[in-house]
Amino acid sequence: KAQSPHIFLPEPHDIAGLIPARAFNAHKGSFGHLLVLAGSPGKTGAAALCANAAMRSGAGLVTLGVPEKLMPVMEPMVVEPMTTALAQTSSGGLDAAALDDIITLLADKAALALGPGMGTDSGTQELIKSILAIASVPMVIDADGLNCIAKNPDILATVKAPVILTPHPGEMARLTGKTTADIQQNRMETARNFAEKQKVILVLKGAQTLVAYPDGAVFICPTGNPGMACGGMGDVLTGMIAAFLAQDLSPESAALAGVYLHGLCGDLLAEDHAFGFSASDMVAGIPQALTTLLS
Ligand code: NPW
Ligand code: AMP
Ligand code: MG
Repeated sequence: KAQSPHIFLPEPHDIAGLIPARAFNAHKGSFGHLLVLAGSPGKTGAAALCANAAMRSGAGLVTLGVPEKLMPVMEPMVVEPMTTALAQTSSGGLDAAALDDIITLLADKAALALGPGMGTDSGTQELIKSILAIASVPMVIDADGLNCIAKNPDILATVKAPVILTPHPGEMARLTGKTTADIQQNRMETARNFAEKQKVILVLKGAQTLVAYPDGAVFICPTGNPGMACGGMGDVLTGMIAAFLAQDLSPESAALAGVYLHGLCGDLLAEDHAFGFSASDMVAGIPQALTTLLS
């Protein structure tokens, strides 16, 4: 529903129409293989939430690439996603030395999720810079992926693949050199200007998340609630959007469907518990939210 030129309020049937019906004889190869690069010491939960949310959102296969010494910790946290050990920095984040392995991993992947809990070591910054310059798969970049870009803002100009950025207002402040308060006072203008200038899809999170496109269109998400104001919720959203990319939705549709469904999932949980539900509860609730949306 158009509110004014270029501003839209999506209705449930708009979003349901973005998610393709599954063929009777579909198999896991039909729904894409997603690569998730995430996690560092103390932030393994972000990586697990992202990878698990992607599986629950219908990705056919998920591989989670993590710093090598975290493998014994990560493997029990993710059952369905596969894991792969990658070179790490001295403080335990993913390192630029992992690039060749990541290029090999990307060869058969449909999409990439980059950033949850990754840390911002200089080796990690270098790695992200190289991945953005080389990768050709559509990707969603969140959290420390965004914080690394904020430290090297020219990186975005080198990107060849379609990119969805998912900053919360604090990350958006770092990306733009403004304060969080500035961002919150001018959410619409900030999101639209950034998407237009950088030619990316920009998801500005928070109450009434905005999805802004390079052509100036902005969608206001009507789903979501303050029960979702707790750690890990954004990591779940990253996995959801990435799963839709892997399932071959266009980047425009994947961003919108992911944001809407994430908020709907939170709203269904809030029917029983106003708050106190967790990001892990969100992951478990994704199939119910999909069923509600599609029925
Ligand atoms: P302020 O204080 O108002 O200026 P950070 P993070 C702002 C990982 N995680 N409305 C607010 O700023 C992530 O993936 C790992 C307004 C707030 O203080 C990242 O890699 C977890 N302001 C890393 O940790 C679970 C808002 O931003 C500041 C806002 C750091 O991510 C947790 C916080 O942002 C986490 O997901 C809003 N709606 N939202 C795990 N279990 O492994 C945010 N702000 O400093 O970027 O910290 O978001 O926790
Ligand atoms: P992050 O800060 O990266 O963990 O992301 C938090 C997620 O929860 C984002 O998708 C936000 O839009 C969502 N969220 C947090 N607080 C609210 C709120 N008050 N209303 C709606 N959604 C929220
Ligand atoms: Mg986050």
